[in-house]
Amino acid sequence: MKTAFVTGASSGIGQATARALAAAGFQLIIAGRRQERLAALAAELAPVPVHALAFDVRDRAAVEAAVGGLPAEFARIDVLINNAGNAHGLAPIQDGDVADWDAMLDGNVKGLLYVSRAVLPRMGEGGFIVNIGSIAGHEAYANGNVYCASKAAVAMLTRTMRLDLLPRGIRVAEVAPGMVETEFSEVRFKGDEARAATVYKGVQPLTAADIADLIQFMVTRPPHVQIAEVIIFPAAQAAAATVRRDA
Ligand code: NDP
Ligand code: 8X3
Repeated sequence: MKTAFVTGASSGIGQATARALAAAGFQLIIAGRRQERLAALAAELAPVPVHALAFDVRDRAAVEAAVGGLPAEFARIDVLINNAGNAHGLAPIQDGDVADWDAMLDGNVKGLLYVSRAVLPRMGEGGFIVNIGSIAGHEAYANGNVYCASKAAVAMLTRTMRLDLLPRGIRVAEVAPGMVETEFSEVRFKGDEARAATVYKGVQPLTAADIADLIQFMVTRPPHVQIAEVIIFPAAQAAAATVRRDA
């Protein structure tokens, strides 16, 4: 049985991806900070073998300890989905909250690096890494500043990782979604549900399951196929800040 490691599996895109990969025949390593969510997901996916790891991707020692301590039956990793991440705040650069900047750069960029560095010794020829970027990494939008920069880093890291890992036969891809309704906006607006709801007002956003379908398709292609970059929008979105809304 092949093993897929999904970070940020306690919610949204990561949780849906864990479900989709379990349905595709993978056993799973699922990670996040909210341990009870991971336990519930593992119970839901039974009898698929699932190993849950609770750690903060910003904590390098915790990442190394968690991955280093994987039991033998989960020690080889075929697929890594670097999904953990969030936006924190939406403010002009001159008013930005420095703690939010740290959370985004440390989580979205350094966290992805720490997890990849820890997992790569466990991945062989034919492996596949999917980094979850964003349309925000391909286009600037007002007040997106540090989130956009963190996702632009994910886009460029994906391309450079693909070059570096070519000799090892490891494929690397970026999935860059537009608007997906998850806990993303609630986190961005620090629990302000009314403000989060305005993001999706009058529009049918993508669901986490839509992104999971795409990821499942990508990682189940034959070994000679490497889908390298995909931007995925809801039909009502044409660019980061260009969305058709019902009146
Ligand atoms: P959610 O808020 O629903 O999920 C985020 C996940 O990331 C959670 O499982 C959370 O787990 C985990 N996570 C966040 N920070 C950390 C951390 N420091 N350490 C460990 N785990 C962490 O949002 P989405 O599912 O939408 O987001 C998933 C990815 O998709 C993110 O990288 C996001 O930037 C990206 N994305 C989202 C889009 C959207 O519109 N929703 C569009 C484009 C990209 P826990 O809190 O338990 O630690
Ligand atoms: C999430 C999509 O447009 O809010 O990455 O940045 S956006």
